[in-house]
Amino acid sequence: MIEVYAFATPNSVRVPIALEELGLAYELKPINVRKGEQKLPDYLAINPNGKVPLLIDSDGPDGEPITVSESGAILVYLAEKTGRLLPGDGAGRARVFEQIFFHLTGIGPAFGQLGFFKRQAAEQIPLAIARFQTEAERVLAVLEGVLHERKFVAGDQFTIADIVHFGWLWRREFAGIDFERTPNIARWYGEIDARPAVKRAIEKVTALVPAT
Ligand SMILES: N[C@@H](CCC(=O)N[C@@H](CS)C(=O)NCC(=O)O)C(=O)O
Repeated sequence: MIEVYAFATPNSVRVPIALEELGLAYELKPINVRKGEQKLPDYLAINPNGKVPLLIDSDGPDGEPITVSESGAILVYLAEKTGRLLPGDGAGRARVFEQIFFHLTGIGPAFGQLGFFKRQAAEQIPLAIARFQTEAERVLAVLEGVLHERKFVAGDQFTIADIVHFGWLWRREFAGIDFERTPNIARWYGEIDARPAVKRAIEKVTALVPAT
């Protein structure tokens, strides 16, 4: 059995998307980050980093249970467990990891910080907003260039790198970002968003948010 601790967040959504794409059964366990449930002692005991997502696979390598945090690592774990969504050749893998690291060290932090300083910070700090706005637009333009050349972010095939990028682009409104000046990202996003597995995953994580 695979259990996924998650909420309707950019980093969480990647894991159910991958599981739906791979056709693996899983149980979603809500961790309401708006209420701070990710910092409660019971959760910190299984994920000391106090963030979602987290995956627990009772049938891990050598039949032993395994707990994996970090959405990028979880997607690589699932791809290697199934032998899917990650090319087998060195060059193909390098392209996938290049995009995953680019997202997780570039796009994700820029969007997250921009959204925080625009929408959540107690004080409006123009320098911080300008810095992360510029950086978010810059990395988005880099991805636009990639998708001008390629159908999917790492080449001709849909891979876990597409799922990693999708997370924050799905939640782009938080950062106040749109696709007005990035037609190739818009084309790619529309294709990913239309995949039945992606639709199922979004529906399931959205249902984790209690009605207010
Ligand atoms: N690098 C981590 C980031 C995880 C992360 O920042 N998750 C957010 C939700 S998208 C979270 O748990 N935020 C609550 C908090 O930081 O306290 C990953 O990719 O899994």
